[in-house]
Amino acid sequence: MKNFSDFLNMTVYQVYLRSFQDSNGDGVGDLQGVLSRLDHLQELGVNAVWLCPCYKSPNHDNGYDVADYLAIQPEYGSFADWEKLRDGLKARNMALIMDLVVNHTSDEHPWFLASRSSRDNPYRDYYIWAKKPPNHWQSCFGGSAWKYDPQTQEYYLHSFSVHQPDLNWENPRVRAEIRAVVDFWVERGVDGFRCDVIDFIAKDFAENKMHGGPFLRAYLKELFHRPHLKGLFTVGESQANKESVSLLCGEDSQALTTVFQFDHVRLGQSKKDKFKPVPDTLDDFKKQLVKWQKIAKELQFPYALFTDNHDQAPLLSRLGNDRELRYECATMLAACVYLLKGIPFIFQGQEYGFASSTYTDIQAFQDVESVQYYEKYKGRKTEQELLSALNFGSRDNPRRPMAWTDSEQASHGFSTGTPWLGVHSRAEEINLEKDKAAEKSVFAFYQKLLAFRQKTACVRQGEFRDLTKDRTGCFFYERQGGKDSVFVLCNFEKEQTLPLPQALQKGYRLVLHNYADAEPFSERFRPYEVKVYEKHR
Ligand code: ISL
Ligand code: CA
Repeated sequence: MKNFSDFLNMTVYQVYLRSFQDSNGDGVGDLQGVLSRLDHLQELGVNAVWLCPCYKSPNHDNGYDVADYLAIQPEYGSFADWEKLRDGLKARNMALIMDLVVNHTSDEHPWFLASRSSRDNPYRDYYIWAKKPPNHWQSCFGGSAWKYDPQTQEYYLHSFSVHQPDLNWENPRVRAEIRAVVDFWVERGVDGFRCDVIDFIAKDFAENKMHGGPFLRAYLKELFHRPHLKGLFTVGESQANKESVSLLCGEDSQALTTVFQFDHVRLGQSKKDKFKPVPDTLDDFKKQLVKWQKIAKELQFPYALFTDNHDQAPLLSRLGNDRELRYECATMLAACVYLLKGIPFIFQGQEYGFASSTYTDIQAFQDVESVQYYEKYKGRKTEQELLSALNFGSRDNPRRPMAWTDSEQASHGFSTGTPWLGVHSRAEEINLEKDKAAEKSVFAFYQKLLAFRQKTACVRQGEFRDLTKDRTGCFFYERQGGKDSVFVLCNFEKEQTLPLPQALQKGYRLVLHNYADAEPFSERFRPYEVKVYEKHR
């Protein structure tokens, strides 16, 4: 994988290691577990894996608090296990993308232990210390971002939990350390990095901004723009808008290959309180998709196509229908998003229509963000209100263990022991085995979709054209490259009659649909019906 157009041939599967597959019965997903499931990924049709953090960590934020960047967390396996997984991926021609979490470390990282030990320790400036908090920055998980440390009687900055002190990127020694981390993994065969909260590494104290400071691009170029890293894939998690992304991606900047931006992912949840639903629609979603197709074209970078990850409740449950029309909605959303121009990222479970779960006991939730939310509102909201808030917005939602099998045994195939996080409340109804056996199989649809993408050059490389005009309740678009063209016609929840694009009648055939009795040229669209057409050759 080397440049823009090569990257557009990638299809990435995100593995949330802890919840993917346990191999030794301790209830925690692990590297051997992933290795044992590579056939599944191949069958699905992806060619790259993003592995969530597998580094040594005290797990206050499930591995996003790293205590040693060069060591594997023992509960996930050994270094040899990691090498086996790498080799297993290579043998299948799949790229390996590691998570790079370098805005902060764990408070148990040796750098931080040294840094906090005294004000004149050589590691002091690896982190951000202040005599008094210089601003009112809030941690992303709630509460002040400054924590008083009695040992040296100063405050340190933590943009996330108190166990995740922010590294001081203004210090050239810190930047050199991180370059060494990147090199260590690249030497061992890693093909790319997903860069956690990357815009936070550059603070802007003068403008009072916690992220997106003026040195962001310089830091990233210094890190990734080195001759031996040519062809490395990098996707940065970023609060990007058009202006900020132009500094990071595209022909002019080339600091990162691409970014995960969140304009479309935040829909359905209140901006002020992510645990509160708001009535956004799929039309709002479409608007964001179209906007970013244009931005990516203008700036010339391969856009990251995703709806779900380990931090968000499934989009299917937030903006779609995860009950009686779950199959129709999950497949329509997949075709709608993954046939756009860009790099598909599929989060584990999406391929069998994984949805949000519902619990009646607060004990069912573990995530640091949810726990802090609960603590904060305990006296102020009723237990019932808090439960429904967590059921809706908790990051535990996407992190429920994969349900591989249709039998409750071994926690639906995830683990012979007790899973670290309770199985999905709907695992009996929604699991891979059952889905595969069903006439309406989300997995079978994903397979067809990804195979179609893989063999159709204009879907990977061609241009995007929005055909929806000002109609609502649907998204029609065309992908076009050379003489080839593909039409993607998505209807949202309401049944309606929609005029077909004129060109369709002449020489196109239906190649993908989610209603068994789909009529190729009918203008009647049923709930969440999707039809994809390809030009005859
Ligand atoms: O999950 C969120 C809030 O609900 C997001 O704002 C999230 O904190 C943000 O996207 C950053 O996420 C990344 O960094 C965090 C880690 O907890 C997340 O799992 C990771 O994806 C801190 O490292
Ligand atoms: Ca295990």
